[in-house]
Amino acid sequence: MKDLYVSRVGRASALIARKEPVVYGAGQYAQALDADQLQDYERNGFIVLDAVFDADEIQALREEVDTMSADPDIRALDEAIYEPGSDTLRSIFRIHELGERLADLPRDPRVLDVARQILGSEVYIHQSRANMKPGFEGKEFYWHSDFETWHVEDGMPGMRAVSCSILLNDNDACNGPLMLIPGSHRQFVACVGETPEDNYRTSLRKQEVGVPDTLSLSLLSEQAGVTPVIARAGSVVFFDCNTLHGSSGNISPRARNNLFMVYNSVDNALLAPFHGLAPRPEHIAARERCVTLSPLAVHP
Ligand code: 6CS
Ligand code: FE
Repeated sequence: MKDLYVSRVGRASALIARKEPVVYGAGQYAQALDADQLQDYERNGFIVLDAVFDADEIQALREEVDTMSADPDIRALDEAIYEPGSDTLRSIFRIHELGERLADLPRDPRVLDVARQILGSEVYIHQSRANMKPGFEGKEFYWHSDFETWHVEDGMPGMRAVSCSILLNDNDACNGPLMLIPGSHRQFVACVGETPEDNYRTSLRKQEVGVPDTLSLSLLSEQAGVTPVIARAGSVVFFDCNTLHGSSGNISPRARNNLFMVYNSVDNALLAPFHGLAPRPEHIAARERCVTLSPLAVHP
């Protein structure tokens, strides 16, 4: 397959215009977002939906994540990622399969139907994780496009995946909220530098390869600046796989736990990673377990 988005091949950085639509099939595949919301998403590359999950549901999700974070068996897995140089938990991957009470979450129609509508197809989970960002110790996630990594390191063919982030705490100006660059999803930032072998062993702790250069970041944020997601627990952010985002460290006393599920179109299943890299493990990029998700009859 021709590589439409060549990156990390040693040459200088470049901006490559996006080839794919943002919203597939004009948003007719499923009914979830209304026309204004779809337009917002199309223009910005993300949308924030307030109060999708109620306080009891969020409490239950937070308890499940807390239980998992304290479970020594889970903490010993490769799915558990720690902050650089510390035993502070940074992320737990494959959380929808590890957490008993999270098994149905990907099929909750309040989120699944938004993904099916945007991607214009049936979908499966490419990756899920909880980013813990604990108070005082949660470190930053530098600016990046998820798609740049998923394309180069996972062989994701095109831009037909969407991240769904469920806020388990209030995200405010102080506890390291997700920040997104509106409109950046329309340009692919080809990054410099070669990908080291088993890059994920360091990139999930602190990403240093496949990060955009500062000139590209400045250019892409000139138009519409940077939007921090300041929203209450229970809100949900959907952002396109190629929307540039990042978040600062959390030195506030309050955690910023966010749960992420990445929906990929069944028509965008992973190929072999580009440039001959070895495939990343299944818990980071699903290849074997790509179950097409059917919406639960009623949300749990
Ligand atoms: O490499 C990945 O798949 C992960 N890295 C980042 C910084 N965001 C997406 C994903 O969790
Ligand atoms: Fe990311």
